[in-house]
Amino acid sequence: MRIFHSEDHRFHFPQAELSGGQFVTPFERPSRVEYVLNRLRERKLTDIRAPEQVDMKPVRALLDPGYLRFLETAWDEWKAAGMAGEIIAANVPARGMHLDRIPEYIDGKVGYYSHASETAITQGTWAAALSSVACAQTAQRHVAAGADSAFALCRPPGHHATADQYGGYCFINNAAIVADMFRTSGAGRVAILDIDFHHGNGTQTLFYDRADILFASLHGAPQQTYPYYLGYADETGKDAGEGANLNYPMTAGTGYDLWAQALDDAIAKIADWGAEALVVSLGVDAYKEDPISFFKLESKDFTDAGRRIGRMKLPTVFCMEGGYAIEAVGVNTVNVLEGFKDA
Ligand code: OKP
Ligand code: ZN
Repeated sequence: MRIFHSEDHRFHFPQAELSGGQFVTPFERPSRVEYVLNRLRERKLTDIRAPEQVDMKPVRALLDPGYLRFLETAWDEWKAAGMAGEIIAANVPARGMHLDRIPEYIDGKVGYYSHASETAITQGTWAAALSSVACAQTAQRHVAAGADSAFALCRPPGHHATADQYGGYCFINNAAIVADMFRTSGAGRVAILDIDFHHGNGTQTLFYDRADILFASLHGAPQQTYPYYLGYADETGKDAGEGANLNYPMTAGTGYDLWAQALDDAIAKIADWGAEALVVSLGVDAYKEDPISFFKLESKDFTDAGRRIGRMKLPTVFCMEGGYAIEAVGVNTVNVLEGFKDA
């Protein structure tokens, strides 16, 4: 399996994340990628390449132009306003306030374009986010050209980002861009399977009313964990997209037995629906030792999950999402890929 990776993810290395009322070293940190690369090499998965240049056309086709401009210019505006620290949202348009008037001042724009305040924007965030998109896009082109699969080692991750909001460590939704590119490159129906521990609210929202892209997500129940305000089982899609959104929320302590049942159900429904290509939002934070999650998967379970996904025999792009038990992120991620190849 070919792997796409860019060193430019390192441009995004915020110093602080707001967690439990304190600023801590962000869970989503550059070293996560090193653990994945080391494990790939250990397992002789060495076809690791730099991505081609980012193609902004598919990005602009899917995302809000004002949001993209915001991401590109936010740091300069923040500095020009005399702010001393990293960009952290301190205000959001809450219930009863305007969602239709975008503030001019950067502090107001930051809240308008975000859905959570744990995620900092820094000087290099835009460059890193674009390099992450470039990995995803190059993987898509490789598979569209005939390869059976590819792994985009995306960082920063993407599945929480919508057309016009960042948060949950995500800025641009890599998996969504890949799915939409599969449509443009000829696939009639594309499925996105999100096995990250957190609900892929961004991906769901981007495709909620679309009949051509199905979204399925296995995740911690929104009553109990981030992103809290989306991810319930009764969110099934709307208008033409009705029936093309599948949520599998599961409660704290969920182990592989129940999780794999949800996976099998999602896989069967994706096959019945007639997907011609598959995008996997590959987070490995369902792992039992993950510091911010509450499922109980073991490392070997990731191999088995990969095998089940591989049995679908669909052209597949894996996009890296979360996983914060730093030392195990490499093993668990590569286990999925090896299980997939083994199927
Ligand atoms: C991103 B991805 C830590 C809470 C963290 C945000 C989680 C973002 C997860 N105190 N909340 O889906 O892995
Ligand atoms: Zn996650």
